[in-house]
Amino acid sequence: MLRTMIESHQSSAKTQNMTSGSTRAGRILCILLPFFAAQIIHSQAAHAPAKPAPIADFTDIAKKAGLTVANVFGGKQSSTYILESTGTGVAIFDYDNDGWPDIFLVNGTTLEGFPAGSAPTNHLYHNNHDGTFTDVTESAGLVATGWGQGVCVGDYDNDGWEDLYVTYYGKNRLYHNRGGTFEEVAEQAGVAGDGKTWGSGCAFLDYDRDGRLDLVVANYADFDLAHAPPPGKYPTCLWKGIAVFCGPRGLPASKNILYRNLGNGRFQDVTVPSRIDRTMGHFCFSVTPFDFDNDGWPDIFVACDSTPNILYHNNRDGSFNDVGIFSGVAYNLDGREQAGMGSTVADYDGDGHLDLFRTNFSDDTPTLYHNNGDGTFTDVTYPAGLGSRTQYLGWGTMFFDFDNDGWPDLLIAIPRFGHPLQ
Ligand SMILES: [Ca+2]
Ligand SMILES: [Ca+2]
Ligand SMILES: [Ca+2]
Ligand SMILES: [Ca+2]
Repeated sequence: MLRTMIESHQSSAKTQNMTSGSTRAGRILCILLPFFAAQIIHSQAAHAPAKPAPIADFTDIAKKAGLTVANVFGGKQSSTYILESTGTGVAIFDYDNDGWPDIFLVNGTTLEGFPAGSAPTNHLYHNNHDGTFTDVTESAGLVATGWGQGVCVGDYDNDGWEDLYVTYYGKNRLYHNRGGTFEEVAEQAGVAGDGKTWGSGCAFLDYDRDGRLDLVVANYADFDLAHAPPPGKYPTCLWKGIAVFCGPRGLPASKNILYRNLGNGRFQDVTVPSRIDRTMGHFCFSVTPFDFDNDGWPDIFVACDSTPNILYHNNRDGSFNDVGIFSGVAYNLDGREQAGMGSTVADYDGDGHLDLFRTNFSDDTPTLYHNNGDGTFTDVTYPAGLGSRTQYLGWGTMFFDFDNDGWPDLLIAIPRFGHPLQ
């Protein structure tokens, strides 16, 4: 993949040189135009105008690379309940320490379920170093079914092997990497949750700087499938006048969770003493730790759906305060809450302060928050040129420099959503 990007960049650089050369040639032709006008017109007629060089040239090679498993998540054509609407995450990491990134895909299920032994599972793909991958889910010990959601990677026991945490509608799972195979240890580690929460985003971070990775888990909503209202039952279950699944508005909000790593393979739930639960009521999705005020202590941004976003400022004493509203990232420029989904950070303008980008629902823009360097952010979505595409629902997102020019670009994943009108 990296090689492809480099080749693309080299190709792009060549094209730029050619364009530059053509421009010089154009100037010379202008000077000579009175003498050679007839020849030029003849040449234009004979050759169609050259297409502009592509900014990037990406090709979908998933099938060729062996990444063919179907992602299952609720109904194919429509969603009866909001549970079917979120989809699943992916982690790209080197599980076997061979220096080549591998791929872990979270998978879901359906309301109807599957016969025993045939339910979809998560998948781990080993990188074969030749552009292809091999499904090693079973031998790696990662066969698991259920309403999988997010995934995060971190070496929580500092043994040099990256471990996996997977969130679920239901109990979450912690996979300890034992040198290329995994053991599920969420219960004994104390991070499985109570099984009633709807885990969404998660992240490993060392919030207390003791050298051990701690774990923050976002929860979406307090949702009980057994008592969920049918589509259209309440005014909050209408979208553009059409009956759709209910939520998240109208559902009880859920609290996020912070686990402190105790260093003996166990974690302590410090949600209450850390004040992670001192928020106003949110439907949370992606978790992005970053040190927004450059004080050396990691803070945590959480993108929230249909509610203000959260920015947990690290107080350096084990506690956090939600400064989302004060800092300017809770709402957009109009002071309006958006339907936050994915989030990513980078110093896109190179001023030494990490900036924040978030995707939202359709009929809305994504949002770019510029870090002002004084603890506040400014919504610069429109001046940055990011406000024109409002027809798409934005989901996963990442800053990455696809053309290797040193400036972070933005990628947004657009889902095929289960609303009747989409
Ligand atoms: Ca590898
Ligand atoms: Ca480990
Ligand atoms: Ca720690
Ligand atoms: Ca900080």
